[in-house]
Amino acid sequence: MAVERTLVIIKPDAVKKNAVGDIIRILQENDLKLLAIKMVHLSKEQAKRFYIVHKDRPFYDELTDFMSSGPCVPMVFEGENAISRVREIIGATDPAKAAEGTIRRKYGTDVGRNAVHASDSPESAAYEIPFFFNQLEIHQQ
Ligand code: DGI
Repeated sequence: MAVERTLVIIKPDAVKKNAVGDIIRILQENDLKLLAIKMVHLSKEQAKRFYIVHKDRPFYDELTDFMSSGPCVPMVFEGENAISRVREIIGATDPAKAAEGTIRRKYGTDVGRNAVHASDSPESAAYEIPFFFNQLEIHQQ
């Protein structure tokens, strides 16, 4: 088992639903340590850069419009197998298909507005964490 870091974003829809506190609670209760957190309102260009891997997908424009529609809350969490464990805790991309008890099932609206993002691999975490945080903003716990 490896200790990993992963980037989680509470998306604009979940911020508007006042779900920030509950989502942090769920992750912390699953033995994940919060190392970094901020609230940011991405520009369309920043959202496009963050989701550059999806640039050829049909939903790229809709996704980046949504992610730049209001403030979001990026965070870094650390724990054993954090990347795959957080993906399980958030649930499937489509909230209607997400398992009972997952964050997307609880707070997601549809496949576009699905409440949270989480890194899906060590490679994506290595791109996504420094996208939002510099070394001084990530705290050892
Ligand atoms: O890693 P995930 O966030 O679970 O899913 P992904 O990497 O396949 O897609 C990234 C995000 O893009 C997803 O969280 C929401 C959005 N997305 C994915 N499929 C669709 C979509 N948005 C729209 N509007 N329509 C889609 O079919």
